[in-house]
Amino acid sequence: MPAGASFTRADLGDGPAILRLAEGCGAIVRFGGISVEQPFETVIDPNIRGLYHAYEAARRERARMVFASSNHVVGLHKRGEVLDSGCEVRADGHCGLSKAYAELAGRLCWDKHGISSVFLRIGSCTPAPVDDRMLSTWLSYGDLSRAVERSLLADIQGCLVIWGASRNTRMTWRRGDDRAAIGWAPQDSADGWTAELAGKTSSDPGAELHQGGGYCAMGHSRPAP
Ligand code: 15L
Repeated sequence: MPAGASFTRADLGDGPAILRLAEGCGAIVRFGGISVEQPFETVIDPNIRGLYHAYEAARRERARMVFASSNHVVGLHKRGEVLDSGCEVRADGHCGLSKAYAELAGRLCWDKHGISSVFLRIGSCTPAPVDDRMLSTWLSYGDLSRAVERSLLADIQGCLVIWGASRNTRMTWRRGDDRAAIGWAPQDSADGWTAELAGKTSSDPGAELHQGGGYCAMGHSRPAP
């Protein structure tokens, strides 16, 4: 742990423990929970019940929420579409749905209690991109940590949405978010991997058609149009 930091292990489903941990906090950075596609029963406790506990803590402490939302909130939009941050939610699975729930809960918390949130709709945050899709969706660790830092420090009010991708030339699917309000712009880029990864796709048409990639192809029972 860095100097001045401490670590406490807790169950996100344990409301009193989460409320206790948040005591005196001015902000909550919520990266806990299930971040990959899993069955509903696996997602519900950490991502729905746990989210409720986090927002309840934010409400009590009057703390800002910085939330690890996901590109999977809009994963079932086709890759040819260009989305604004206020676009229709089209989650591509249980994980994406839980993130959409979190964004709605944040909105309710602002409307009813004046608690601000920043929703970082994270793309593919890995050490390096590994396939063709990630030439669009990749978000470097550096760009993510700078986005979190700006979300904490910026003088903002309300609910803000940020598309979490680095400066990738291939990310043409999204525009218009609240990055200017937090003073963040990505600095890194997946472009250096283009020669190596362009054309490295899966054999699943449903995955390749949609922005959310592989999750869109999981558990569906409708042929890709
Ligand atoms: C996510 O939300 C996951 O956490 C990560 O494992 C990747 O699947 C990523 O999205 C992605 O869309 O590439």
